[in-house]
Amino acid sequence: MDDLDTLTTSLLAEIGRAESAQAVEELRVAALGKKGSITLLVRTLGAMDAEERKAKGQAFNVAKDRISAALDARKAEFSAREMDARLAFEKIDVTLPVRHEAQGRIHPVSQVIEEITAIFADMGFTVAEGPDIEDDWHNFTALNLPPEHPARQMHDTFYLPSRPDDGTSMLLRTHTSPVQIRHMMSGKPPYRIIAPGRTYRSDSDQTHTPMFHQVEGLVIDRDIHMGHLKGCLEEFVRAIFGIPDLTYRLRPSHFPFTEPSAEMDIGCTRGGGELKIGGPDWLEILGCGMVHPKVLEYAGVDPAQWQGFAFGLGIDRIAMLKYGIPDLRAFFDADVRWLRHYGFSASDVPTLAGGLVR
Ligand code: 2U9
Repeated sequence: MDDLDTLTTSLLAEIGRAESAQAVEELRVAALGKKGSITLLVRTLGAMDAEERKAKGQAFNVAKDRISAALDARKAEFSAREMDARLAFEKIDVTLPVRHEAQGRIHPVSQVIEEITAIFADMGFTVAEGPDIEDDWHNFTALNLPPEHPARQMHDTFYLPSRPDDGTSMLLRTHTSPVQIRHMMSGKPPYRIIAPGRTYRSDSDQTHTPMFHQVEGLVIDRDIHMGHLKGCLEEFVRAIFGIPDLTYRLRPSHFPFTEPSAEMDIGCTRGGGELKIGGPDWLEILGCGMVHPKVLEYAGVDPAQWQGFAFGLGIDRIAMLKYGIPDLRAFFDADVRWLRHYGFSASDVPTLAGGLVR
């Protein structure tokens, strides 16, 4: 008991002397962590007989609670101090006169969506939209991913409660492909559309956010072949990066919804941790292919009469590459200082003729 009292007294004194929230955390680990002084003392209970364990166990618990409460209180003091300092520093004087300058900025993702739309509009594409909340059929089955298909797992889907009326499995769309399915089901070919928008996958690290942006394109007509796909995407990558002779290559790939499938790489230069578009190295930029006949059938289009190509790419990544933005997660922090730096002026609406760097 003397050991416990001495240890408790000395820990409480140390907590009182801690100079920062981090020092408090270090003391918490030193006392209550896996190998902490109190934890080790509590472990000695195991070797005691029942009577002694009961008596000492209670005392140990009281000591643990006191130390824990003291740590919490000390930490709260630092949090309050930090908040006071921020409040003093970030104070806003609402009586100041209005600054006569353009305040709003266009988010880089919106800017890039506009640029991509302008490029494809010039090639006769229109924009199609659809819901963010989808059903399993439009997101997976109609894209040739039947219920047991292994590629379904690769999508890290956010599932929602099923529809109570018919038990339909609902989810946040993992790609914008269901937009094209809905578009085909509600009209008549030929089609020439792009579908930009938010997509969702349960994935979060330096290069993935749970919500991200994609643009997909779809061309369906009577005699569409890989040559059309190649010409269309060549025009796109050269326009979006403003490099008229940008090199590129198509590599064979696999997607369940296209056959044959390919990935497109563009020329780049790597060096000193920097990445520049254009040059002798290769950078993967998008996926594409001829729409799988089964997908056309699901969408009510006769594959004997119609065929076409589709492609998909990540918008956020294009924005990072084009405008040299290093951190993906900052895109969605809603920090106005970041937006002031990387955002675009509302009056500089991009068009093929004027807005794009050529
Ligand atoms: C329909 C038919 C086919 C769209 C395609 C890709 C290849 C692709 C990825 C690029 C980067 C998604 O954001 S990403 O991870 N996409 O590689 N997407 S073909 O194919 C379709 C779409 C709709 C009806």
